[in-house]
Amino acid sequence: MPEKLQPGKISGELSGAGLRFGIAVSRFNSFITDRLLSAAVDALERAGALSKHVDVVHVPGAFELPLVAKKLAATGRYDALIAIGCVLRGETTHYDYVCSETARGLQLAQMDSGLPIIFCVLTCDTLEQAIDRAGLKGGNKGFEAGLAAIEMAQLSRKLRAAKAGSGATGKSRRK
Ligand code: INI
Repeated sequence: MPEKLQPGKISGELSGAGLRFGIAVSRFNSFITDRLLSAAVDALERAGALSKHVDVVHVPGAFELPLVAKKLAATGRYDALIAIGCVLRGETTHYDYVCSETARGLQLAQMDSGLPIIFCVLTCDTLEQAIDRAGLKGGNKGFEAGLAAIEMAQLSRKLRAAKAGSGATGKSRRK
């Protein structure tokens, strides 16, 4: 009988202890973004992150999030970043440009820097949809973003350790 395959698992624990986080948050639609921010901070706090290890930077609108995320990543100070914004569809195509460039810019910053950047930008047709996702029917996307930041920070640490040769699964390929 062939041995049952037991793949090594690499996962990020939900412990924020000792981790540093940067949060960039847009002032545009602050009625929503303030609530997303509070929930993100709550998630980090519950997972054991310390106030002195969490920095919050405000930007005018979602479009400004990528540049600030890139600059925060370049400091080398953080284990993960969270970008918080809320874009609401208006009567013109402005919404489409802000959404696509914000998403593209944040992904670029993440891939260029190698630092996890959590996308917590609501892109909604109506204010009601945004309210639902900032603490009402749809839960709070800020809390989810906080948890995702912790998981990705822990996972990144493990993968760095694996790259350095110490192994991330406890199984070493080197004898
Ligand atoms: N910025 C937002 O974060 N949300 C919006 O809904 C929004 N709308 O609809 O215009 C918005 N625009 C501002 C934009 O992000 C920039 O701050 C601005 O264009 C200056 O660069």
